[in-house]
Amino acid sequence: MAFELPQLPYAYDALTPHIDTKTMEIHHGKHHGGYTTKLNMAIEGSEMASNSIENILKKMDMNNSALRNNGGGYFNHCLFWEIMSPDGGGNPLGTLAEAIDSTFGSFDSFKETFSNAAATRFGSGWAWLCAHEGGKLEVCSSANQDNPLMPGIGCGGSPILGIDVWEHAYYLNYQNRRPDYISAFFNLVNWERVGELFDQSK
Ligand code: MN3
Repeated sequence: MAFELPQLPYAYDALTPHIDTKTMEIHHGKHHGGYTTKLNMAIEGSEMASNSIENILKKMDMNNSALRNNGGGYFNHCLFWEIMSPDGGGNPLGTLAEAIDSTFGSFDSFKETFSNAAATRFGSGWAWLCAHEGGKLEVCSSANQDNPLMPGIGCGGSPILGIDVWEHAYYLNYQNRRPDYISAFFNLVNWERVGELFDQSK
């Protein structure tokens, strides 16, 4: 069974002005499309081919760079599209809001921690909000297309929110102003979906 590039749950121009149309077209069609094709090439004929993407990441041989980069790239972007929405922004709700307050002190303090992790990730990578079993939350970042589900990344739990800080995610609109892109991202976060992922992770 081959993995498929998921359709975006909104139009390419739906996230403007925070993320521009051209960036979305290239990011989804070319970058995520490329990871999908190369992931399928990397698993073809192997026992990995019958696994879920989550299991592929959890069982990752970190020396297998084709599988690591493209399996991570496939999963990370699937999550990324899903946790944004043209109707996003605002504040987290329900049990997730309570967990954010109890872990970070306040939503503003969480935003600062998460934004700092995203801004200080050197080179290409991602910043994450992860939920551990029992509901404890953690912010971390990872390089390239690595993911907290992979072994030995230095943070764990299930990623429920992630921001792509590769230059391909923001350079056309923001050039070197990564902090502006990170701040705009919070206008797009689909907290309802992130809350569902949090509840499923417990
Ligand atoms: Mn990307």
